[in-house]
Amino acid sequence: MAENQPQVIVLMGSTSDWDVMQHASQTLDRFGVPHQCRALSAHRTPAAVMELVSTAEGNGVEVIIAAAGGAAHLAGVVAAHTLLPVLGVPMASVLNGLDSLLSTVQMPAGIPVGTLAIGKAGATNAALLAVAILARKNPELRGKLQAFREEQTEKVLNSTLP
Ligand code: RP5
Repeated sequence: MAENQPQVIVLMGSTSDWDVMQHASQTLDRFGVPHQCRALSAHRTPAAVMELVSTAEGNGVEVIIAAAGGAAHLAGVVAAHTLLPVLGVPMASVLNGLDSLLSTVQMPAGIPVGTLAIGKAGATNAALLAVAILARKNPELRGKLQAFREEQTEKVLNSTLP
């Protein structure tokens, strides 16, 4: 594997999703996971989505994160074109993301999308779940994940109320 070959694709339906999805990218950066961020739409650029996703596995990608808002078909369309695990992140919308959540989570049996929470928590957790998947075969990454959890626990235990 080339040094910086992306192991994760962070795909989002629009550049307007970046404010939230940058948290997925930052989390992957924190663990040193090489990744590629792209804005492509299931509706506006369907051919480009298909091209990116159908070549991903052959290019060494192991997990795809797909975020979209509104009629959020992106993660489902991505999952239809790959055998890689697909993690869906619903974006907030005029309906507060409920439409995005349902569009992403309610996949028909046979084509799964592992759907995370709406917004920033989902973006962060999608990256952490991608790290956990990669860590199954990467002891160094597993160690970093364990250290992250321990650090998080310490932070909560040492926190004080105002
Ligand atoms: C979805 O439509 C995108 O994922 C975004 O959340 C939403 C709005 O997109 P823009 O109109 O801001 O490009 O496809």
